[in-house]
Amino acid sequence: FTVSRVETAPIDGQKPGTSGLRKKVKVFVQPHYLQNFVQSTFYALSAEKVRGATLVVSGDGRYYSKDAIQIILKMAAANGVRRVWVGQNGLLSTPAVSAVIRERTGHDGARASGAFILTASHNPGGPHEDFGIKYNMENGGPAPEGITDKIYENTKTIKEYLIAEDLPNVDITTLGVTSFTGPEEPFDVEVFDSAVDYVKLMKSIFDFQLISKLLSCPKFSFCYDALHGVAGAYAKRIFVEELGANEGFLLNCTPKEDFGGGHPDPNLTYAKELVARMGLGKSAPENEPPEFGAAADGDADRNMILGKRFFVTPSDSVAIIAANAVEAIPYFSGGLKGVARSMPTSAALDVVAQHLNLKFFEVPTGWKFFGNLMDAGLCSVCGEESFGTGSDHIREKDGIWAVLAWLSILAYKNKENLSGEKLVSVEDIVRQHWVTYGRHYYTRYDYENVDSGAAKELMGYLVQLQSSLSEVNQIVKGVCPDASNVVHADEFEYKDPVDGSISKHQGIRYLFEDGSRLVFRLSGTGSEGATIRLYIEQYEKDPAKTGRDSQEALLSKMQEFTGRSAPTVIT
Ligand code: VG1
Ligand code: CO
Repeated sequence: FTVSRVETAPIDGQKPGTSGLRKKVKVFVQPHYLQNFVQSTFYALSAEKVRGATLVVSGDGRYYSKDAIQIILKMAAANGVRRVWVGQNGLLSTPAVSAVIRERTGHDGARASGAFILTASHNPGGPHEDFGIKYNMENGGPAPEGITDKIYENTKTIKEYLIAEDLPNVDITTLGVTSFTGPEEPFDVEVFDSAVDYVKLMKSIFDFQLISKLLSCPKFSFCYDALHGVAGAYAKRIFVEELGANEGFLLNCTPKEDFGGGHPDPNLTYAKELVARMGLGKSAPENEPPEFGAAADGDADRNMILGKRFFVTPSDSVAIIAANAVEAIPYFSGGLKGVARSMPTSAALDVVAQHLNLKFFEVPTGWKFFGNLMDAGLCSVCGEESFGTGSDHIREKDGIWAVLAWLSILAYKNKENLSGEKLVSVEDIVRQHWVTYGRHYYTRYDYENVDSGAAKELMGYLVQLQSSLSEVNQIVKGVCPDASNVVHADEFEYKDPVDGSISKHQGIRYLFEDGSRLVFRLSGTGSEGATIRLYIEQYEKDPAKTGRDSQEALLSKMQEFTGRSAPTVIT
């Protein structure tokens, strides 16, 4: 192949958000759009991470991935990358990419130093929907802000990019290595099995024998909904082939470019089929619901955990996994190094950390902040309220891992009980947890596609309001006279305890005297307009009490600024 230098000009709006650059497909297909971003990424990396390096390129298989992969291969070759590993058919879940960077050694001894992950995660896919790209580093985690800021700066000054236009398209459907000769170094593309490395890692973490005993127990039933995302490829390999689950347990497990036209977002709103089967829908299900249900998002880093007619909030899920990890999961048998959650996630995990005397960290939204803690050996288990749970086995949240963690806890609690009358259920485990640790009531309201200007004004107003707690309390009492007092308000700022870097403007918090919390944040993953997220939390040691009206007050301000009286999604 030969290397061409193509003249280009900066394109607005290429700032990576919470998790990469996400835009409508029609934006990505504009001339030079993807190319500018990829070249800006190469320029943001140190030279040895590009020249002679091994990179991974793959994603959740959404529409435009196949074209994007061929473009990135041509640009990688032109930029002196030595080899690129591509998951078969361009498929790799986000957690599998992280595992591949950390665990895989190529046939020639090569190790990957980074990856382009092609996904817009839980956003819909298809010609009229979203595409996305993000870069992960040699630790397997998302590029830190230092790098994403550089990428963005580069997109604002870019003048040319390098591409091997005459490099033939590579067949990514067939396993094997294709080698090319270039003006300097050769360039190899290796298409490899998307699941092998990930499956191997899971088997080293969990007791597969114990889990398969549970799965083969006639009283146990399970339903896994991949929402037509990439998780389906892994679910078949792990739940069916490795653990012997019935294939009928799998729902929507064939990856599709448009996710079957749905939102590949595992929550009570979008995972409708699963929710109905589990007995949580509006009408009673046809059959007795399974004991256990779970779903994943498009790129399989998110998870939703359900019991029979029972929803486990993600904030509870991570707390329960942390509380049971040492007994139920072999990987953690030596103890937990520490635990961490994102700021808007409920404090259920904090209570577990206190009880078990574990190191605890509160970080801004987005998985990249957990990575430093894990690299420094400070954190074993972490999670976010947004259906993200994971551990230091990789540097991304991990949807299938979370399901295996729950299956492990269920298998452990039922170890002596598989032939008993009734299994210990998901609901039993959660209720027992509340009895021990108290309960954090929690809701998230999302106001999607709000006018960006109005959203900024609302956030500005809330920042300014912080300086006067008496004004805040006046508003609160005006709507809800019995509400507890707001005793603290701030804009969350994080100083990374490992590298000392500071992240500002990470959400506005109102802390009430009774431990309740209201948090406002602007989403960083949308592709159009603005999304305001409102996180509402109330702690109750006494499970009989549910009073939660103190939030209503600030909700009224939402309507005043955005004209929205109700959120678009409630989780
Ligand atoms: C959302 C979630 C956040 C998560 C991020 C990426 O971000 O709130 O917790 O880390 O998505 O998840 P935001 O900025 O829109 O609130 V994924 O599965 O979309 O990579
Ligand atoms: Co995702």
